[in-house]
Amino acid sequence: MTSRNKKVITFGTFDVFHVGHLKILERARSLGDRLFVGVSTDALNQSKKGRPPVYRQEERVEIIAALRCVDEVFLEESLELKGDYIRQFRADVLVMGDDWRGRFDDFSSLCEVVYLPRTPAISTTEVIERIRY
Ligand code: C2G
Repeated sequence: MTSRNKKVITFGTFDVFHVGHLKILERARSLGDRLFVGVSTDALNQSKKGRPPVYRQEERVEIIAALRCVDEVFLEESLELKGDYIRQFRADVLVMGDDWRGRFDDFSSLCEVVYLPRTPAISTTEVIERIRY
């Protein structure tokens, strides 16, 4: 495989898009040549976080798809389907923020698994709180 074909996949809700989201996507893209991004559906976000996202899935997909570092976006329907998505996109590398460290190690039989450090001091929850008060 030439380095020009290296495919990277990552997942997230990317609600109330902020610079921490941008930085992990840019760093993920820099590990390969194409970046595929699974955006959590509204239903998946509800089940993961116990609240609906601020932005609907269609809007979150539109924002991620517009980024220069992103090649393709799809909806992540369930955390259990991660292996299927990795196979479907023939991903060579799975990137996640280190808040998920260890959680996806089982996929190392399918591809390289890389956890990148989160950008400090910013999160969707923190932005929502900042606007609220
Ligand atoms: N992130 C980051 N720095 C921050 C905030 C988030 O690097 N300050 C990263 C997270 O580690 C994650 C990505 O940005 O890799 C998306 O974050 P979320 O939208 O919070 O994603 P999450 O709801 O954790 O969904 O299948 C896994 C999930 O879909 C991940």
